[in-house]
Amino acid sequence: MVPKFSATTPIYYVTAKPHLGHAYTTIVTDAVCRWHRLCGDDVHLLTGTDEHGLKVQQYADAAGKTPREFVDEIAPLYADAWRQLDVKYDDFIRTTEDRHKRGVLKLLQACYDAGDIEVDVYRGHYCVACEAYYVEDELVDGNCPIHKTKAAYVEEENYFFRLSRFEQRLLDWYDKHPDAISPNFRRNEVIGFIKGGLNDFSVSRKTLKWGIPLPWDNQHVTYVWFDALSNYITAHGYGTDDQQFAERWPVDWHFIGKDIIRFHCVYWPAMLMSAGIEPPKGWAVGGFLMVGGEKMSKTTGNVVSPLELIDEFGVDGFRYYLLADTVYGNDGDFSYEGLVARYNSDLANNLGNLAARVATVVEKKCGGRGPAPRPDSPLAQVAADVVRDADAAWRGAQPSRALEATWNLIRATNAHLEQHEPWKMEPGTAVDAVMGDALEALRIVVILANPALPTTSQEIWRRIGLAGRIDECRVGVDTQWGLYPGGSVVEKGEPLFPRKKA
Ligand code: ME8
Repeated sequence: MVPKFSATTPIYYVTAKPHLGHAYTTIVTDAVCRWHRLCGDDVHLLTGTDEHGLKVQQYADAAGKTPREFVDEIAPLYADAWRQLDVKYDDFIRTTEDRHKRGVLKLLQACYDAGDIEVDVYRGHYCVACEAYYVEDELVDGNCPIHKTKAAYVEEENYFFRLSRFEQRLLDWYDKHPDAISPNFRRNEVIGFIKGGLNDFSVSRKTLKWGIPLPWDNQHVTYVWFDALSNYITAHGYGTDDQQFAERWPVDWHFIGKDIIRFHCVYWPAMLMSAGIEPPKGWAVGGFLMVGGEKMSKTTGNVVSPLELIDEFGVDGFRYYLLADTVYGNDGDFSYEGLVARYNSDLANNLGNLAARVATVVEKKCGGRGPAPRPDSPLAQVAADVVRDADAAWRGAQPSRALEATWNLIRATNAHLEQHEPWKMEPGTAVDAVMGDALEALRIVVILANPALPTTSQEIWRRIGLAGRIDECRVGVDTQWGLYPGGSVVEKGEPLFPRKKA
């Protein structure tokens, strides 16, 4: 049986156009999925948009539009951005779709029937930007701790999800699934939070119109987070296609930012447990990309548009920077200077230079045809180690480490060329041996780099005379040393990563 691999991104609020922070999480998810496809897995990547709630309603009001008109305008910008950034998603769910609503109603009813949803009065604070409730001592000078804006006092009848009943069940589940949250320090944070005692949370609002009415009380609409989290199962057929749901759930990874960890790692598994559904297999939690020391967000105004950067650095240059520059899980610092520096060092100097050098020497010293590699090349062991390390890193949702390993093979190959200086040799077997090994290493490099650089890796593949598509290669089979066929025509071409001025 073909192994299955499935991952999700958060579904993004349609109140802001896609920015670098959204692009970051989505590209990491895409690259990890691309690696699994290269391994031959049956892969599914789900993304989408979060379209209900007070925040969206307020933005629509401010724009003088109905919520429906407003969301219909913004949602396609996300799908377009992901297409432009070469994100290969399998499904894009919008929470305003009928299939989603049907699943949400089913989940609500299941939790209600289990006795875990009850009516009560909510008295406390609400931050619309987070769409989250805060108790008094979580506020900082009366403001939301994340947005630093006033959190409104709210007192209204709500239905509550009895989260407090799930403390022990959640702790037991995490005990049995010690690797479910990556990185590990985030797991400790979640466990600590649960042990600190869980409060019930509202699952409905009475004063809001823009949402899904509760199936048993249409005076209330569903709280936007209950609605949004459900997307991960409604997209997989919950409430509409039982067979599909049985085949696709639970997913392997929810990729999320650290800002939404409580919703995902505490509320969500409890909601699922209440309804008798298995929690997801794992959560890969990313840090924030900061700009000038601040989290990028519409509220702080330091928003960087991904689509402007791809004009300058190419889609692959931009993807590579995001994947390689920040260890997934830690915070990263975005800066234009950092982007130029990494582009120049890793892409223009290392990979670009290797591809150009190889083509030039093959043209001058090997009659334009690439020689075959030696089975006992010293680079063969380096390549085997790199394939192993890259595989482990991609599977562990660590793109920067996977690319670091891959670039070790590039560096070793450049060093191999510098050591032998084939450009100073006369044509013959010695040059052929050096260049065959370099071509073979480059062939393996571009397979390994393909999840980050889908277009340029394919172009290098073509230029070194190889047929077919990298995304049809298989890790473990095509990454074996010695498969570069001697005699292929090697083409130089224009520089793939022209150097940028610092
Ligand atoms: O929270 N750095 O949507 P959202 C890194 N709709 N990642 C960032 C980032 C930054 N500066 N800014 C945003 C929501 N992100 C809800 C989610 S899911 C059922 C509902 C990424 O549009 C990060 O992954 O505010 C974060 O978790 C997500 O965007 C939040 O996007």
